[in-house]
Amino acid sequence: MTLSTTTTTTTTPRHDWTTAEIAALFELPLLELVFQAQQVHRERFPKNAVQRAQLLSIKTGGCSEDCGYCPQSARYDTGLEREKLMPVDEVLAEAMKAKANGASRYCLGAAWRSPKDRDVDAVCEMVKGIKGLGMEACVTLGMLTAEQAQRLKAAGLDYYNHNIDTSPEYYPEIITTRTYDDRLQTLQHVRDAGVNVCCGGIVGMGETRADRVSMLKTLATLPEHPDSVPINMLVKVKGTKLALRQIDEEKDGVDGIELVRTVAVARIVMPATVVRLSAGREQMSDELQALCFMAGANSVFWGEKLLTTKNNGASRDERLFAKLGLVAWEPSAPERDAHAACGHVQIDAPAAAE
Ligand code: SAM
Ligand code: DTB
Ligand code: SF4
Repeated sequence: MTLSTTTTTTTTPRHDWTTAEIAALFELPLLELVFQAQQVHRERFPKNAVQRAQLLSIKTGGCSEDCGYCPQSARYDTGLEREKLMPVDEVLAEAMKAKANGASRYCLGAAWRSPKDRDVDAVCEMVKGIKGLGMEACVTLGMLTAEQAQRLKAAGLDYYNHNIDTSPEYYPEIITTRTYDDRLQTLQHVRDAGVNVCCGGIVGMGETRADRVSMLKTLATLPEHPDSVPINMLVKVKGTKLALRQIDEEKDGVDGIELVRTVAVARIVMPATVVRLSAGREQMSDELQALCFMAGANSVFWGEKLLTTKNNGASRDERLFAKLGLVAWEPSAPERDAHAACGHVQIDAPAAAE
């Protein structure tokens, strides 16, 4: 990766976004919105470069929570087999494969409301092993105590994923077994422990545009913006509450264009944050994904599987990256810290794909 010190005007992250301002961004003509988002994107991030993170479900199914979208909730019959926590050596064997397949970040997901202390011990060993392989480590384990967050930090954890999923107003329609404030409290524990925060949401759950505005406002007015924001498109899994519910496609349906708008607004209101185009890519056309990258998405999940559902797979994604001229990006490299610190360094991605 080459760094040239072209000085550009850099948008300073703001934490005082109003609902009206964010709603007005959503209202912009699409091409204007995407153009503005791409301009903001290029101030801080390498162009044409997208991070590849790979997921592994280390503890699948049987979760006590009632998240309406989730195939792993024990409340819904989705045909998913429950599995115990995977042994550390098996997790590390999978991480090695992911690294060989080009992933730079390894993310472990567990179907827990909150982990027990002995679960955290095991995950700490996994984190140490992933770091030993030279990859970034991210985990998502549900709600954490302050002490659990500190132990994960001590093990070398880079990121903790904990999504707010939607607006505070719509949250009770989707999840009743915990509150929005529970979610925000874990995010605070993670921040206080010095672990980077990965926090985003899902579109297409029957929420209104006002809810999408409110979700992004919640994220963009946090004392510190999340370091990465996953934008998931709902994967409708048979048996879940949301797959059973008839979403009024005319009124509340989310098409690809609304997804692009959501990505673009996230990019503009959180200019230094990595925006990950997350679940749902398998159902998206190459053209829609290209528009999302144009709108500022610069990270994806790589590989055949998300946690329990299908992902694009390396072969489709290799073709997509080649077709769009995208290269793999490793944001943990020292140049990210450099550009984040000084705020006005123009970063160019390598000219040729790896
Ligand atoms: N149990 C932990 C928790 O809830 O934080 C970690 C795992 S949970 C599966 C991680 C995230 O995956 C959820 O917060 C949600 O945003 C996303 N997710 C789960 N099922 C999904 C689906 N069907 N479509 C899109 N995103 C989904
Ligand atoms: C996130 O925001 N999306 C990922 C990751 N964080 C953990 C999970 C997507 C899960 C999609 C449904 C499944 O595969 O079970
Ligand atoms: Fe459990 Fe997480 Fe799924 Fe909710 S999203 S049911 S907490 S695994």
